[in-house]
Amino acid sequence: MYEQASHSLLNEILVELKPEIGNLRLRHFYTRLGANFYAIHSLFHLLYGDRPDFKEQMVSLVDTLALRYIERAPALRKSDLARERDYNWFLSQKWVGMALYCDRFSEDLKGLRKKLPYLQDLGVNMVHVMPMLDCPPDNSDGGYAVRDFYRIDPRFGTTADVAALASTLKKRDMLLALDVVVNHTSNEHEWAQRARRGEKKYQDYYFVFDDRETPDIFEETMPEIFPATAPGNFTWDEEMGKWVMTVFNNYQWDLNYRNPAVLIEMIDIILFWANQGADILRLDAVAFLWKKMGSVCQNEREAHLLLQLMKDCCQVTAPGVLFIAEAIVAPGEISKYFGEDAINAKECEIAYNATFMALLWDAVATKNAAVLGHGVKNLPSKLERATWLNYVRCHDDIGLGFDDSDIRLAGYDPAQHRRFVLDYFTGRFAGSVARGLPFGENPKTGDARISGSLASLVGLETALENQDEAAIEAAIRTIVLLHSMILSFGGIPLLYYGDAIGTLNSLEYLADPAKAADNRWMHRSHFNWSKAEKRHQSGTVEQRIFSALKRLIALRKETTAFADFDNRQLLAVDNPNLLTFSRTDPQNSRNRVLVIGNFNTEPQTLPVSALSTHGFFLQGSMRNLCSGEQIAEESGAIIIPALSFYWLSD
Ligand code: OTU
Repeated sequence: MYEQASHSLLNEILVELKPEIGNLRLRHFYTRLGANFYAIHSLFHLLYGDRPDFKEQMVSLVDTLALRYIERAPALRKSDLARERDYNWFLSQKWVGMALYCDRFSEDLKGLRKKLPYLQDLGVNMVHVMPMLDCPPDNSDGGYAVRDFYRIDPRFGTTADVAALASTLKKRDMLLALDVVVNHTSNEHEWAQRARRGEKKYQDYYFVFDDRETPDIFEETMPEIFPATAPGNFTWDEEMGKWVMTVFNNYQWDLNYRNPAVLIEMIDIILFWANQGADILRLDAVAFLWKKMGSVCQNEREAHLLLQLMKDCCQVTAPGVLFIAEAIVAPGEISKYFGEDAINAKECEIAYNATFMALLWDAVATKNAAVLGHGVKNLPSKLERATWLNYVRCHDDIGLGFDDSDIRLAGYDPAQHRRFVLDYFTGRFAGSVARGLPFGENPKTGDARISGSLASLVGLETALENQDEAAIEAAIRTIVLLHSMILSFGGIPLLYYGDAIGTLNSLEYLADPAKAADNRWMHRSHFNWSKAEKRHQSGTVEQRIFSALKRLIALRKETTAFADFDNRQLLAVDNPNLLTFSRTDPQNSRNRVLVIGNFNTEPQTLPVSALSTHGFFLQGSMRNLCSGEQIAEESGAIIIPALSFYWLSD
């Protein structure tokens, strides 16, 4: 957009830029800056317009964008241009992701390159390598308490190794996703150290208070994120003699985005990692970016403005790079992280579908799809050019983040139902085969979340101990069923590294005092490569899971109806055990897939009348994509086997 006031400011800034910037070939940079400048200026003005140093800060922001552009390698610039042409590239069904810890999956970054054939064997072509930046070893929060945003932990390798990994992946047509921890730093970060030593400049990077007065006001409305291990949202820092805001662990200091210098630093960090070859950046804990007294300090309007700014700036320097919003918040809030408008107010292209994840776990506990069905139906629609990251498990706990209203629609009492699901997964419910542990129990509210590996949560551990073949089969079916959902729902499926070989809970973390209090480590174990080898041995648990997932992944990639163009329709069927939806190829509407998941332990009947009104089963049978067999109706109904699913096409 051309608007006089912002354009004249742009002209002034271009004159004031560092002299070396003026002489370089910046054709594409200037085109993009011109296109985005009005938005950048308006947003920056909304947030920081009343500061006397506003213009100086704008110059510093544009300097940052230009310097990072100059540094951007030719191959990455080329890929930016290609993605500008093919801007829907990431909505394709061909992408299948996996999240893994570099050191726990392989040894280090070099080792990871050697392990890529395992991922390719499964069909994974997007790798989210969990954070690898320098953290204090004993207070790392699994990589989310960063001490130096520009330095890879030497145990993993160097920045050059990341760039080498990125280019190896590119050659294999694979994508690299990396974290940027935007909300906080470690208390050992240089900024925090200098704040502690009394430097006002760096105290202004955080929320620092002399006494409890302001913290107490904040505490009235702020929930606790880690109530069991890090209660409260403020920590007394002895050296500084002040209180500092620490929403997560007491060693993670929240950054203060009311200070534009913080935003500019973070944009520089984002662009630095974009320049190392990351295709996708996972922005951690984005819901928390703006703190306001009297609010819960999550999902604030300004947090969205900050993300829009980050996106607009990234589009100027590295437009091919996508953002993932990690916002584990209420269903109605998550989709706001895509932005309000695909062009004028874009935020992140991808968002964790935490709602769908939690709903799937509800279906596992209840053995029906009642809450799941209502929850999916009421998922807010998303923007164009935005897609979900669909997952079953990740490195974090499972929070039951679906809406009470969907629980009520399913006929349950919300409080009792949540209690049941928690009890079910944490082994407090008689007869449950799940082996999870409660995480973040809050005695004040009665809330808790759930830790545990996928396989242990669905009963594989119990079944193996009891050598109960039927129960082993049920657990394997559940694992495959859950994956069939994330692979067909619409969005990028993100597998978790041990899940394709049925990795159980591990208690190795208990021996490490730095980890023992955080039971999320029970599902972050070292990948067992000899166990993985068993995937080649017919009849083993590993082979049964791995080969099923591998096949589903391959089928997903072939099935154009699985690309994500808001082409899913939920079908109302009269059986609460089933989740039924159709997916339609946006290019060819005759190309459709009918997805039916049965979460019950008994086979379920589905009358075809409910399907034929939508044009399915008109010929009396449909083809099961997974087996190639025809599924025929019998006496007006089809049968879906226990804990099983169909992907059906004409
Ligand atoms: C994220 O977590 C990370 O995934 C966690 O591993 C980190 O501990 C945390 O940030 C702090 O960096 O912020 O927006 O319920 O789901 O803390 C959601 C726990 C987050 C996590 C939540 C999440």
